[in-house]
Amino acid sequence: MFHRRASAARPMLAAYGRGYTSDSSRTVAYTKDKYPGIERSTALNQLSSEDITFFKSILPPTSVITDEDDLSSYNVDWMRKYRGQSSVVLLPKTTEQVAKALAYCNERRLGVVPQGGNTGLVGGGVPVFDEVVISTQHMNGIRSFDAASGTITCDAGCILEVLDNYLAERGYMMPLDLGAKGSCHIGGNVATNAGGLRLLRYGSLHGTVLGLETVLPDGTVLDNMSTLRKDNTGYDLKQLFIGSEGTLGIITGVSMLTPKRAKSTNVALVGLESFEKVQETFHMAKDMLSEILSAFEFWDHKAAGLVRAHHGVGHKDPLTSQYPFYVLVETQGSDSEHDMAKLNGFLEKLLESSIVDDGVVAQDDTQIKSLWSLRELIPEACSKAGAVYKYDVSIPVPKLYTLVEDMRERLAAVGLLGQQVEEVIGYGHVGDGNLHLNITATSYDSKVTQAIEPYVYEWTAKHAGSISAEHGLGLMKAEKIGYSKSPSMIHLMRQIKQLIDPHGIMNPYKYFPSTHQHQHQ
Ligand code: FAD
Ligand code: 2HG
Ligand code: ZN
Repeated sequence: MFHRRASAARPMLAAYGRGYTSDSSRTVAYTKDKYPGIERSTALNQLSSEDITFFKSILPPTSVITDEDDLSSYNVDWMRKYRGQSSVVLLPKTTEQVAKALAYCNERRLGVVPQGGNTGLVGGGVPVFDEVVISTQHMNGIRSFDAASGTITCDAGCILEVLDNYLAERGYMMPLDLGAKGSCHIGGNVATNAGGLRLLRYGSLHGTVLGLETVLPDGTVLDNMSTLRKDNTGYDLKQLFIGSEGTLGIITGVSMLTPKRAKSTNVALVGLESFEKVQETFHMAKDMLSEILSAFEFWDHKAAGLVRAHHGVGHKDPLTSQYPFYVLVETQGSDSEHDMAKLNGFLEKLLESSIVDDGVVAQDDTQIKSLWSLRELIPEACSKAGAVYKYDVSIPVPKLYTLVEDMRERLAAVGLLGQQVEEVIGYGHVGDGNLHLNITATSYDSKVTQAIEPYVYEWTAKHAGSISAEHGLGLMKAEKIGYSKSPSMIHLMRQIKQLIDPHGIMNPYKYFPSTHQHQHQ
């Protein structure tokens, strides 16, 4: 039965701080040691003391970090899986400073890693060797907001949640939302073409980004901070940088179209017996909630169990019993009575059709946040194991959960499940056909990796999926792009990279396959 939530503990949304994970004491091995086949590019020079002197001449002293302790959070990623050896981090404040720094690195052939909030999940935002990290942390100004059109222009280092709070005061909202919103930068979001929790309603950044200001490796500032919705004059160059993961230049400014903030938001959580029922619920949601449907997220009982275990009593299952699957449905609209009536009609139909047995509807904002936290805390809960292998795939919805089941079977068959492998977890954005397969293990180990890969990529390719739905390629999948893109497409991508970054200084070792294969854990 459906019930109103009687009590709801305030959600404990974790502060995804710089480099923060649940266990920051865990030592992280250097990426170069984990990837024994990876070699430092001989085309790139080592940093010298003259380079530091130059950086100090164009940036305030506090914007050139060289202290070893201060460097560590820029060298290690959010998962504590990748660790680089950069000995300098630059924190420019202006586009001009970025341009000067990049032009210098290009001239000197110094590798550069652009970094935003360092919440990326594929090892793309941290160095591999001694690349110079250029962080957008100090580039956090809102440049303009037009209340008539909802267009915002801002520096690339603005934190997503800060932008959303700014817009909330003006009746608007950011069109994207993700669990890392408290740390990730809008520039990082654009660079990864982040999807998030409401893509199904508000679309991808390829549609909502109106303009970008980007600094090319040679220091050229590509000023395309358009606020126009329609602009068919020439190639739409900004699209190249959306999802380019720092391989073509540094995004310094973003112009976006933002939607009106919904006057009414409703959230329901339902428990289901099978993934078939998750799909039936999705079809019914599209049918009955259509224009007000704003999110449709699912997770399995393993994910729910981890959140319960790691986040304590405040995250007890709000349903009367536990289920194999959970679905969170959110509606956003302009008329709360109308929206609630629609949601109730949908939930009643689910009950009548015996698709779900149990569910709750949030009664206020606190309960909405509490229900959302059950979903948003899954990545962090998974990260509390010794190691987590994360795969982010697009697959046709009917096959979405089959990958999780097949992987469980495979890891059990080779004797790893219940031993080095703790759990195989499935969750994600059903509305976008995007599965997050997380495999928790006691440690990163080549035996585990070899049991998972390349099987996971072959499986995805066989089912006409994409090996990177929303997190990008980074270092993790640089060698794997061929599972989802044809040789001719990869060739053209390489030509574009060569044209814009002829010396290969931008985010080296990432995104593209190296000329020789390397195995990683
Ligand atoms: P970083 O991690 O700093 O960098 C990511 C990549 O972008 C790197 O390759 C980096 O070099 C490049 N980059 C960063 N800034 C710039 C710039 N200004 N110019 C050029 N290149 C740049 N992703 C999703 O798509 N959907 C989700 O729902 C989602 N949820 C998440 C939840 C959690 C808890 C976490 C930890 C991560 C999640 N992510 C999600 C992954 C991550 O991609 C996003 O958090 C975000 O888009 C990364 O932004 P960032 O500023 O942290 O970028
Ligand atoms: C999410 O949807 C993120 O929560 C993170 O994309 C997924 O950690 C993951 O695998
Ligand atoms: Zn996601």
